[in-house]
Amino acid sequence: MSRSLMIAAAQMGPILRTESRTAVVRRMILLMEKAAARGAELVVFPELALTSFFPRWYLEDQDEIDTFFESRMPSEETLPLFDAAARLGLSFSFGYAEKIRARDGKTRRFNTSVVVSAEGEILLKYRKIHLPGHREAEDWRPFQHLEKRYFEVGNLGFPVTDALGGRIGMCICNDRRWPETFRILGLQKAELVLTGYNTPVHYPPAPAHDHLQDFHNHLSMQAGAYQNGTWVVGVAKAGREEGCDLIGGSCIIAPTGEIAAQCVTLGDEVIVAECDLDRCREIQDNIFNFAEHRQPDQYGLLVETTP
Ligand code: CDV
Repeated sequence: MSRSLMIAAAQMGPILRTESRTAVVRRMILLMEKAAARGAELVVFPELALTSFFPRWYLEDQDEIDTFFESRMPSEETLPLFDAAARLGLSFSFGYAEKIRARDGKTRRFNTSVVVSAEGEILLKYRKIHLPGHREAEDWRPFQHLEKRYFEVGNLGFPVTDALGGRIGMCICNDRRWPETFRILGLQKAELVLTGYNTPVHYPPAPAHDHLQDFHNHLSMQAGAYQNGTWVVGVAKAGREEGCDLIGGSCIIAPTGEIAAQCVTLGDEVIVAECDLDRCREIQDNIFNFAEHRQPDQYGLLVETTP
């Protein structure tokens, strides 16, 4: 059986705060159809794909905040995505703001991504662990980044699942900058890591690095791919969204760290690459054969980080 998977990265352009879920889902279905026409078997959408990136606003009214969250998946508004995937015979992955009622009766909110099969089964769920930004309004910023206010740290670890002929894991946006994200997935022999992102060009705490945003994006994902011998699919919400410029550069990266396909716009755009999952062996069995060459017992890792 072939272990080649045709994967599409479905980059999305800006989503207005007033844009309805129905309108966004329509855009996503159009992208799915374009991907299917190019032979895609898996379509990957960005982080928080269903709405504008709302952590850029300081909101106090919980009812208003909850308008950005999904308490069911699929919901009436997102069901057409699942129907389109069934009609087109493809799997898909996307990010959304998830609100749940936990077993203890408490309401909890996460920045979540799922992989869904063509049959509508949720094959894998991940909740973002590295939440960037701050909790309270910081008026000196031109826009806020309040993920720490609106979401809890993910409580599912970095799970992988055997699906679509390979071993799949996920991370979300800021997670991709942390080597341990990819290494934890790599230690589980992930062959495909999906990640969506909303990355502003302007980083208010260190604006001198603004010109490096695209570089750091690719640097992190290409290093993660190579050092763990896995395919990586990184998908942006891009362009000027509600006055905030978001980087694009969505791409599909081979286990060698090479970019196999890359978006060239800042709008809705589909790229496709044939990903041979057996190519992970080129790296995982050789230069990064963990069982043969990794020496965790020699690292002296019991060094405390200073606060
Ligand atoms: N959505 C994000 O996680 N964005 C961060 C920005 C704030 C640095 C990122 O790592 O791209």
